[in-house]
Amino acid sequence: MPKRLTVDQQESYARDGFVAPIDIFSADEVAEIRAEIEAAEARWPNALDGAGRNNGHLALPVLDRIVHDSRVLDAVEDVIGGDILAAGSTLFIKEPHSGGFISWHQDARYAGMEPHNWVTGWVAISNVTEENGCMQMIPGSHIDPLRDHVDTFGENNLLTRGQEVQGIDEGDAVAVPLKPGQMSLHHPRIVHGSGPNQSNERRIGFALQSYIASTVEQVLGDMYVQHARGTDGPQHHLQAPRVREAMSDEAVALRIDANKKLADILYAGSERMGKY
Ligand SMILES: O=C(O)CCC(=O)C(=O)O
Repeated sequence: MPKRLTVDQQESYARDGFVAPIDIFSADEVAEIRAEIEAAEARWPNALDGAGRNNGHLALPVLDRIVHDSRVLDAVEDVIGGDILAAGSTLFIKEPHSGGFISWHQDARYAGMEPHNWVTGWVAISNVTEENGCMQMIPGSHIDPLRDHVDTFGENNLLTRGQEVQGIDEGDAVAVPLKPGQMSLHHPRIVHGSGPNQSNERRIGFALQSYIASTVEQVLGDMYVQHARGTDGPQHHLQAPRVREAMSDEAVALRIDANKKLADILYAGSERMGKY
């Protein structure tokens, strides 16, 4: 018996490489989460944009609570099993009428986490629609081996290198709109991307990027994880404590180190660095 997904949802994840929508937070809960995130943006400008979009859960209790929420972990357990480590997070915010987009890509191409028994949760903090740039998935693309990517470093591309799988038929894409508080789960090899925000509202997504089974190794560098559920027998990774006080000196220092290690992984073999 799955814990949070239905059997149909588990089957559609296996078949398509993603599943959505999954109800997680109530309207009241997500309104509170959004207010806390926006208060943090106002209080610590730049802490959550640019490279500061990464690993906010190490420094902000509101994001830590999402990463460790038992409803989120139940859904994750339904696809990767019960020994779960949280290996990172990214806030993907698209401001109203902004050009930022995400090119077609596969997460596993640059993440260095092997084997691919891991999953990304993506929680909608705002309403997320086709107009404001929801994710688009190519169903079934996770079945094939990893594809070649071209590093474009495109000006408005929100990915580190602007990496892109070329030749995708957009007619095959399925949009993944979400209501605030809902989550999607996607497979490390699924080809996905998203368009710009053409609406008057902010599009705020929190990518739980990613949850790994405790047996998964990092082959491109070192990374911090947090124990989330079950046991971590192999202990392959650096252990990060959970944050106690927002933006404490200790938490900020840890996040700087985690983000440096993440950049070393994401830019491994690249000729240049991007904005993130
Ligand atoms: O936020 C987006 O539009 C895309 C995020 C993404 O590529 C991911 O979470 O893997």
